[in-house]
Amino acid sequence: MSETNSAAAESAAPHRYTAAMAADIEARWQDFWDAEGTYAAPNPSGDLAGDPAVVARPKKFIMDMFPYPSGAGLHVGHPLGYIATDVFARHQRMSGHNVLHTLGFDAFGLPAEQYAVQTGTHPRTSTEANMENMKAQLRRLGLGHDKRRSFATIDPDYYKWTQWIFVQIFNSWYDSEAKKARPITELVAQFDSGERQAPGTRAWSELDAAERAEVLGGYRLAYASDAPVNWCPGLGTVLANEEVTADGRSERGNFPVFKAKLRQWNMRITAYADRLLDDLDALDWPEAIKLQQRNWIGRSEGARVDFAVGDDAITVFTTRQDTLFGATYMVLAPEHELVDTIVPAAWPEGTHEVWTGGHATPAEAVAKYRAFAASKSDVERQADAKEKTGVFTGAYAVNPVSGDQVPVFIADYVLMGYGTGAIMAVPAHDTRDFAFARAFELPMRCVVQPSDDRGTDASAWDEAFASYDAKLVNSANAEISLDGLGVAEAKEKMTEWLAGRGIGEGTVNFRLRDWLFSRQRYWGEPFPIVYDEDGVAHSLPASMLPLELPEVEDYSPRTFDPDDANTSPETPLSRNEDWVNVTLDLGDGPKRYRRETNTMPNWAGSCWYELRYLDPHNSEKLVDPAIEQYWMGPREGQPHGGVDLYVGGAEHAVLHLLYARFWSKVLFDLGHVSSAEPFHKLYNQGMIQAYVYRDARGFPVPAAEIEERDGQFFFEGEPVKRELGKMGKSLKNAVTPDEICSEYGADTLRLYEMAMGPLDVSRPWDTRAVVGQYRLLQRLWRNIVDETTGEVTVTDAEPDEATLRALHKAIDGAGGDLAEMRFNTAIAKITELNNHLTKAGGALPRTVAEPLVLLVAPLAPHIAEELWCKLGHLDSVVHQDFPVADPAYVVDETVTCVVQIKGKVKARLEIPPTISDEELEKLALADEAVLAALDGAGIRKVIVRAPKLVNIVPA
Ligand code: ANZ
Repeated sequence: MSETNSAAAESAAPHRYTAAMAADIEARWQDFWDAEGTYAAPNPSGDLAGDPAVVARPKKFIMDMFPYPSGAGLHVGHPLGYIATDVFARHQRMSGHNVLHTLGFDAFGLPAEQYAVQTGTHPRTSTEANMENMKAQLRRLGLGHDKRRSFATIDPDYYKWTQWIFVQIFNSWYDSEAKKARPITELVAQFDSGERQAPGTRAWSELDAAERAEVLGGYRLAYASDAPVNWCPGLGTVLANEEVTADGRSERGNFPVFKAKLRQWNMRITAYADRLLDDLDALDWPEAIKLQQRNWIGRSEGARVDFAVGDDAITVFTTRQDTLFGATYMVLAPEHELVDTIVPAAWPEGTHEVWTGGHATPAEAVAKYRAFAASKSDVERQADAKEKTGVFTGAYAVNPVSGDQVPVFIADYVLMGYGTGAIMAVPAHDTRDFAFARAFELPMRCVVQPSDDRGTDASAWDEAFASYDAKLVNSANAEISLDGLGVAEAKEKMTEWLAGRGIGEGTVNFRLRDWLFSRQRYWGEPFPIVYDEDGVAHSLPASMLPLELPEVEDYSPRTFDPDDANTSPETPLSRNEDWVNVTLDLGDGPKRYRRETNTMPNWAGSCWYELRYLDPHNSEKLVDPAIEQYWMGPREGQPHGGVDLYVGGAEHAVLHLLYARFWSKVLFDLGHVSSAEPFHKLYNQGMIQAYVYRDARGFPVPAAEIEERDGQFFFEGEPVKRELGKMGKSLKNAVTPDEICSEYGADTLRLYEMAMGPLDVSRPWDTRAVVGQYRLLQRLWRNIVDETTGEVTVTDAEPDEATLRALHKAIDGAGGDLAEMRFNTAIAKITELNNHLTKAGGALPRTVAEPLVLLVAPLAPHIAEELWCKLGHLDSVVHQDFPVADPAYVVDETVTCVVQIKGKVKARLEIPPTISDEELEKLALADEAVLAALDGAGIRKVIVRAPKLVNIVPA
């Protein structure tokens, strides 16, 4: 339609549903919802207590992974999950639930801090501006959030409780017998009474305060320790492994990164490894995510085995203790503390030249190799395909079962942070050991009979035989024989034997590490920790929280000569001396203290935010127990409790979810909450992808300015290449929700995003296709409203049978789909109904128009409110009951078909009227009465007149 034509059409139809009308309708209803508090979810008690009748309904707590308010604002990909949870929440609300749905902001973060470093703008200023912008963008989408419950993690009222939780974690320890966290005071009582011995040689009563603090630090769930970290002097900060490139430089800035030991806060998440693993089973999460969590936790059952080296012993961790007879050498991580002890002054007589790396003494070889290994990241060190490097320490150990002297190497493929940092190498049966043994000409010994025909001379093999499904050989001494046993039995027998001799034991090892919790940054939660003059850490009492971030002049960490490894971080907070040095009364009179000047990592604020939504204004307690129990407590099918639905991207499969689960469990153990899991059901939405157009040099060009001619794409006349990628500013293909709202309205955008495909599948954005959903809404409007007069056209007439069938099928189908989050098929069914009504023509009966509006309401709430209001209702559509299908109209109609044999009626079949001749013939010939009447006789001819008659002529 040309512009003049459409203008003419609009003046002829002033009440047509257009973008302008949508804008008007949407703004009006959004104001109405805000003014009325339409989406307020009542609590059973507290300041948000509300209508007991609503509270008596079943509850649904629905959550999105909350956004970081980035300066770039939202593009159409961001709200996919928010729209989905909104549609679901609306349907649940209309199906009799008390629904809690809101959205906060995860607002501490590096971008605001970097912007502050560059411009001197306080991160709070830029973050709040970004938040305002994002709130306006989100409001336009008509999301039904209980805004009374929204907050940002940077609000001191919120982070007061983040700090408070830190204090709880700091003041507790994990009792591995009770398998739960307990207050540290109970541990102190055990030491005091002598019920428990303090580790080490001295008695608890003999220790001074600093020594006791050191002992307790070994138990606390939050503890400071000298942790090996990636220190980057050029950036002045410690980096996460993910921020370090494969060649040991900072991803940002490309500066050298050094392994350094720094006093850092850690969370003892490893204490919870078993429970974090076990409790996954009862969660309703995608299997792929559970698997990623299991792999991250990485539980391995195996054994520790001691190998004697002179008077010392090297303890290894192995998962294959059955192969102990095949251990022909050992490897220590280069950083292993025993290395210095075992290195002899000179190479032993006859040391193989390849083992020495060409160095004159073992000490020199070890020092050189250590320097080489320190420059590598763990990921790089572990790469399987990589050439194996290492060097002989000059020491030999004794294999405890074969009695052989085995050489001890250091090599970077053994990591200090895993197991014991030492391995027994079984080259015949481990791929990496095999490669190393080949490179260093080390002996191999086959102890597991290969299932192929390669024989048992391992030195002639091309690769290790690493199967579990075979029998042991060559594995006997005077005391123990494993020969002929399967791997599992052999492991068990070997473990028993080792334990009996006191040189080993069965053990479980986890890949999971404690969580490094300190950051040398400004824009994060300050630790509620001060140090006394002896350097002992004390937590602040609740009355001193929140501990607010101080003002500082400069937000950047101090940077150093990039190559100077002998430097250590200086944090932005440490520069505010007045804030750092304080006199406090922590119960034993005023004393001088120094504050901790690191801040918490970004993850902290998102570790417990679900709880704050429940009781957002509570200043006395983390959360009122009755309120927590109501929304989160365990119930049938949800043994650990938790949020009923949590929707977000699969990129948060591990860290965020694991950390949040860990905090939940600590709070549960300490009795602050009744739910031991934060999120019962997890759902990962797919990504909205977008086309990226690249010019001849490979640079992205603005997607909005591409011309398409005969399937070719051009930018400013030049051909460009199209590919599918992420949406975003950097790829010049971002489409904002605001643009689409202006062009069509939020209801159209919502429908389009939900109709694009199944929610968990990624899909390409196509602005040109949005108009399809706009047309649907126009037809819906036209079915109820006269476009010329603006009057409702519905009648009180009874609908015809076909319309009733179409309506109830749509109610049944779309209702089921909405409940199961199949939004695309729900829309398809509503579209089908609307098309039926359009085709049927004429005024709609009210008994059809009203349920139609209710069906649409979760998906396109603004137009639904407007139509509901026009239909004469004074109350919001939001709290109406979702229509219920009449089963009589849902099941297909049937007709009776008569089956005759030689002209006599033998059976009657109830069949759908649309059945094909072939289908009907099959049914008739399979009917029992027909088979009985035929009594085995063959068939000469079947005459079918679907759907009424089948006539069979027997042979
Ligand atoms: C002997 C052996 C024989 C092994 C064999 C494997 C196969 P998962 O399953 O991941 O726990 N290992 C132990 N500590 C290590 C470290 N710090 N760095 C590198 N590798 C280490 O792996 C456990 C196995 O990985 C252990 O079992 C050990 O090698 C190796 F046919 O011991 B095994």
